[in-house]
Amino acid sequence: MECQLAREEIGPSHCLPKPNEHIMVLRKMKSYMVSIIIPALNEESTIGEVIDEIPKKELQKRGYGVEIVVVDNNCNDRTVRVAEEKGVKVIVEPVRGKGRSVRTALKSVSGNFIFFLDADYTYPATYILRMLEVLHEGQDVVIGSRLRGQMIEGAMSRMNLVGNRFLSFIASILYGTRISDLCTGYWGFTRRVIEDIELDAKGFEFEANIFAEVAKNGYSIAEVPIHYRRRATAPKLDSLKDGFKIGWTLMTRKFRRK
Ligand SMILES: Nc1nc2c(ncn2[C@@H]2O[C@H](COP(=O)(O)OP(=O)(O)O)[C@@H](O)[C@H]2O)c(=O)[nH]1
Ligand SMILES: [Mg+2]
Repeated sequence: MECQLAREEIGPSHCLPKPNEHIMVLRKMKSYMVSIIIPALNEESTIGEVIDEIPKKELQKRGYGVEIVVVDNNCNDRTVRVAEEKGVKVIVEPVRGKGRSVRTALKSVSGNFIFFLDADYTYPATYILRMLEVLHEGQDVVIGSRLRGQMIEGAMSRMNLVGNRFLSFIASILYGTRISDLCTGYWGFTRRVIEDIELDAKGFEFEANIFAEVAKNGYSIAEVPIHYRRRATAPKLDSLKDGFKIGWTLMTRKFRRK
């Protein structure tokens, strides 16, 4: 599938892959469920667009049940109201932290395939279709890789770009499993993986926690190149502090006994 990058921004319907033969067969098996988790901390201006962009109808057409869950971490804006108006499930996690929030949601979702992506409308949700195909083709885990795809100018700061490349390199060397974008917020899994790995990260070191566990347990990780949009509001991630925590998580997980 060729996916052209629009000059300024990426439209939501640009990247819909065509159903392949494999998926046509799966259409007949109506029992698969896809769960999509969206951790959100005060994202009232974008949460609605993220939900709208999820290719729910196309997934249903292909025979999947779809469950969308927004995790509210005591947002003090209209995030929850917007999500409820869109008719999706909202789960409350009272204690702050992206990792903690996604972990809380993981306990309550019922999908055979489980995804999570950010609430800030930076990751086009349409890639879920292609990522799902990759899981069906036999991969255990799939990431949306911004570094193998195309980023809108200014979507990732220079510091985050260098830090992410460095951390991805360290992760690949330490665990002997290649990853091009360790810090991506766009992940998909089969249920088996989620039930098997041990996740306990609280904040933005969550992705490093996932990668370490997945790699240590010998699961395969595939990458789908994605487009990455600019964030319209201020990020919650602190590049230095969180970058250090991510590095620390990679090191400590490597040598921790099971
Ligand atoms: N529920 C919850 N979500 C969070 C928290 N911190 C960040 N997020 C969400 O996690 C996603 C990534 O945050 P962001 O600041 O964009 O980080 P970056 O994309 O890694 O630079 C966004 O959807 C945030 O709303 C938190 O403490 N709780
Ligand atoms: Mg973001």
